Amino acid sequence: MNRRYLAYIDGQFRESDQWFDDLSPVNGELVARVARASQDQVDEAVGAARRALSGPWGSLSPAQRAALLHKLADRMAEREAEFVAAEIADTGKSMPQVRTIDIPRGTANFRFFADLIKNVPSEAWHTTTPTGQKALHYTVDKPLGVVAVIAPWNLPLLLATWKIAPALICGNTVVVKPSEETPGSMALLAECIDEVGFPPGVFNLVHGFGPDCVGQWLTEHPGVDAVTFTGESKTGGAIMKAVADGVKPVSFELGGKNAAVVFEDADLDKAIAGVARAAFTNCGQVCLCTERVYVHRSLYERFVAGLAEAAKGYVVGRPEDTDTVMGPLISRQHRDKVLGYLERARADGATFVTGGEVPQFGDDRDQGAFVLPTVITGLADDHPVNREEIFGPLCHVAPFDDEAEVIARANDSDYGLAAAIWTESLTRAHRVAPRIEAGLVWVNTWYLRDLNTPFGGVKLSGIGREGGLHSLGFYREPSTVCIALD
Ligand code: NAD
Ligand code: 6OD
Repeated sequence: MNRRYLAYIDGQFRESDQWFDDLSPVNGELVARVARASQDQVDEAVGAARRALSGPWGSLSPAQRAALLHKLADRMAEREAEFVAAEIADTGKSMPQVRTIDIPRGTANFRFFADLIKNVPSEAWHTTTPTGQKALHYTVDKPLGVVAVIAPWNLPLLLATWKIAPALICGNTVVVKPSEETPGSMALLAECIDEVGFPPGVFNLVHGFGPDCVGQWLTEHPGVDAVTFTGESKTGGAIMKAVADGVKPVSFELGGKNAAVVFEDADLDKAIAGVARAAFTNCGQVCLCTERVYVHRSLYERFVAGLAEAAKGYVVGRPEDTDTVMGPLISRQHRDKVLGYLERARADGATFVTGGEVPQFGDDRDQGAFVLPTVITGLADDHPVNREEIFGPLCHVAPFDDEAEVIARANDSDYGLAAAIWTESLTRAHRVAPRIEAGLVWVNTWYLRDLNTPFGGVKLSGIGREGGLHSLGFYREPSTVCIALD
């Protein structure tokens, strides 16, 4: 394949002196050559974004910006097959997942925020002071300015557009850096943006790596007004340091070490299927994936056996094969990290109920980054496998005896992104859910999303909330006007 992914700066596609390889995790083959942006190009992108703020973009009404976002979503829908192909080439995800989740959510993000902005009221107060002075106060919502959007590789289009769409609808301009592992769908998005006629400089795309490279140059850039980031917690820490002197706003969606709790009154079959989906979707590479499972002792043996059976049913293979349910991890490097945790678990006496190995295909996939879906038991709660985010197709299952104990164990984590509770008792669900230290608690389901709801984590899992009005709360700032009435 001879694709070339270029930067897009000030309405122009740009070459580079330095290129890096985008490799397929299915077989290690070259997917594309990617133009690594230079520091000068990052400067140009930020400069173009600054100029666009006060240019035509700044004078458009929210309704006009919304019309352009809808036009963009229409164009993305027309080019859907290309987005599917680009995302699959970069990630190796199964075709049904990319077709039904990743790409439709990319277009839905633009439509959702385009529609939301039309119905958001502004605030106003008529007041009288204790000394009788009357005044009218109202708020004017203003964009933050130039927003740096830094995105990860696990849901490349979905997660980048989850930030780009609200940033643009609020009148900001953006400089986007996708993950170096998954540049393809953002390169296509830049083409669509160009085709539908966004003013130059409103959307800029720069490819490259993070530390000492494009990511760091962007977050340290004095012309960037805010950073919205999804990725690892330790990268979030590095970005916080980079923006500290400028006291810039950040929105961080970071890592997770999410627990599932299966109570004695759970529907066992439903819980097994749900936990399997939560552990193995996207090869375990969703920040919301369940990696720790606590099961009431009365169900424990049956649950573990059932989950192992479900895991064995996850056919691992090529994205385009119709029976494939799970693809590879994102890269060989990430696979080594996941295998490192599995080796450690083995050395420390864990039981591997199923999986734990690299499948042997006897063809080019042996050059890929596959790992079998894995269920482990027998490790203590303080083992690194139970404390650190692994981001692979595995979960550890442990028994518990009572509700208070399991709430404490679920909460004993440095992370707090999401949790799932499996119970048929409404009372228990309402009692337990608020006591879980996480930004999102599902009951008898997993990854059921409504774009209006606040999304984000506590502890190492993030800062702030995005989603619906919460996104608008981050991407624009109210300024108060006070008019004396007498
Ligand atoms: P990562 O932190 O390694 O990289 C994310 C992005 O940051 C990439 O574009 C990378 O190039 C860039 N980057 C890296 N170092 C940087 C630096 N010093 N300065 C600026 N940019 C830098 O994360 P990843 O491996 O791409 O993604 C997986 C991680 O993302 C997991 O931890 C996962 O939990 C997390 N994640 C969280 C959410 C959420 O919503 N909470 C969603 C998806 C992924
Ligand atoms: O669905 C979403 O809006 C969202 N932010 C999902 C995050 C998934 C993490 O990998």
